[in-house]
Amino acid sequence: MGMVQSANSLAIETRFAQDRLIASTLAVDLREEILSKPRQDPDQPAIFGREPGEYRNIRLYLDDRDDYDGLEDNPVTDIKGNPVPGMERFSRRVQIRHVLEDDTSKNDEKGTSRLWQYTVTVSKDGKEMSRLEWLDSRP
Ligand SMILES: [Ca+2]
Ligand SMILES: [Ca+2]
Repeated sequence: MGMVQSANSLAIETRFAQDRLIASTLAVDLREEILSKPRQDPDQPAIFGREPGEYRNIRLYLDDRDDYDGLEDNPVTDIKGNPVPGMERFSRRVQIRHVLEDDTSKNDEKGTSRLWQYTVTVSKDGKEMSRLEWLDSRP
C-alpha cells in the first residue's frame, strides 16, 4: 500500500473511532438522564410508557424512567428538544422490556417480574454505532 493510500485509510479509521466514541458518549449521557428520573411517575397514576401530557420527543416532560420507552431521538436533541449542533447524523433509540428475573432474555408475559431491561441504541446515518443495556428493578 502506498503512503497516500495508507494515510487515507488511517484517516478513515480515525474518523470511525471518533464516531464510535461520540456514539458511546451519547448513549451514556442518555442513560444518566434516564437514571436521574424516578422509577414511578411522581404526580399521576403510573402507567408503563408516557402518562397523558408527556410529549414524545421533549424529554423535559418525561418524569419517570419508563416514559422513555420507544423514544426516537432523531436527530439527537437536548432535553428541551433542540437539535444538538454537529450531531445531525446521529440518532438515539430507547427500548424497555419487562423481563423474567431468572432469564432476562425472556419477556415477562405475566407482569409479575420486578426487572426491566433498558436498551439505548445510537446510530449514525441509520447504522448502529453503539448499544448500551442495563437492568432496572422495582422494589
Ligand atoms: Ca410512565
Ligand atoms: Ca411520566
